[in-house]
Amino acid sequence: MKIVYSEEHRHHDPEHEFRRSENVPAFERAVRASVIETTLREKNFGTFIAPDEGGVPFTGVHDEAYLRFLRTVHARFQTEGSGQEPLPYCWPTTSRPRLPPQDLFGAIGFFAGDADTPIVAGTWKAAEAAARGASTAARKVARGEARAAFALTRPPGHHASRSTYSGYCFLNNAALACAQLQQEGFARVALLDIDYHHGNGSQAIFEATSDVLFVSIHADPDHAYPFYSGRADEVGHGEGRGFTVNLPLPPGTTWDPYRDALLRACEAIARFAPSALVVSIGLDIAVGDPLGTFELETDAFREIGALLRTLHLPTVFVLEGGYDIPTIGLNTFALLNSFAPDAQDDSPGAP
Ligand code: SP5
Ligand code: ZN
Repeated sequence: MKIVYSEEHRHHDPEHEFRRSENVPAFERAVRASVIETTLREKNFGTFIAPDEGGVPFTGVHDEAYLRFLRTVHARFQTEGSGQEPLPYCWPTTSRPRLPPQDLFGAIGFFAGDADTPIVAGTWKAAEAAARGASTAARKVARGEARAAFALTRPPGHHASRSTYSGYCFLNNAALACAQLQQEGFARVALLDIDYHHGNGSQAIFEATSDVLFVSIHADPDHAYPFYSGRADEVGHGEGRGFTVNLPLPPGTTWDPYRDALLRACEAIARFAPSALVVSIGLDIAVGDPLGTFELETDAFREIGALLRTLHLPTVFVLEGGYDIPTIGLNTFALLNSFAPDAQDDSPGAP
């Protein structure tokens, strides 16, 4: 298995986030990726590679005005704002115009989905590197250089829509991996999202298309962020109707009911018969995660990997959430290693 990793994620390492009206230590920190990197290297798992120069298939995934905003917002904030970190204070509710207002705070609220996703000076650099990492992982798999690849990237991506950032996400790395696979000739791609939080950005990007099946297992939005999407009756729109599958689970979910949901997810994917699979992996489904309530132990991650292996698909794994520093490395290893026990074998036929 190829593991795409670059140190550039360190450009985004916010110290605080503004949560529920309080400044608290940030959860989405650089140490997350480094602890996973260290664990996989210690286990001698996979082959580490750097992102390649192949670019990012932004067209069709993110809007141009949004990308321009992300590139410039922090610098603008130093002159037009307070000089601290950009935070939204108002949002479009009754209407969302096609383009953002010129005013900086108007633009921040236009593009922001929440107020606890800090932007620092290096955020764009890191987010762009993560997008390149996910695109690279997709290219490696599409070109038969590996049967599976893991984009060990951050900041995460699945809450980012075409033109909104939230939930620590700026660019939707998993959606970009899907777009890259499609560009390489994999017409039908399944995107499975197992992060604790519903992948509202990924759903929004693909809800009107029948080429990408989006399947998500997550905490019931009645009780968990992102609150406003992820209910079972959200099944897609227009030609995408039937190509969005939401499997919400109650707070405190343990392995048995989780496995039932995962089996249903795998059935939906098998029925769709895609030519490739992208998996948004969130380690925040683990017991003890500070942002999650599920009770999955390391054994469960092993079983998840083994179940996904039975789909027999070229697979791109993309890192999303997971905030319990002592366990995220081991759980990532447990999942990936049971998916691809002989991870050193990068030949196309091997997992
Ligand atoms: C990628 C990802 O996992 N993003 C998660 C963003 C979550 N943001 C909202 C956090 C609200 C947490 N409330 C639970 C507090 C438990 N102490
Ligand atoms: Zn999450």
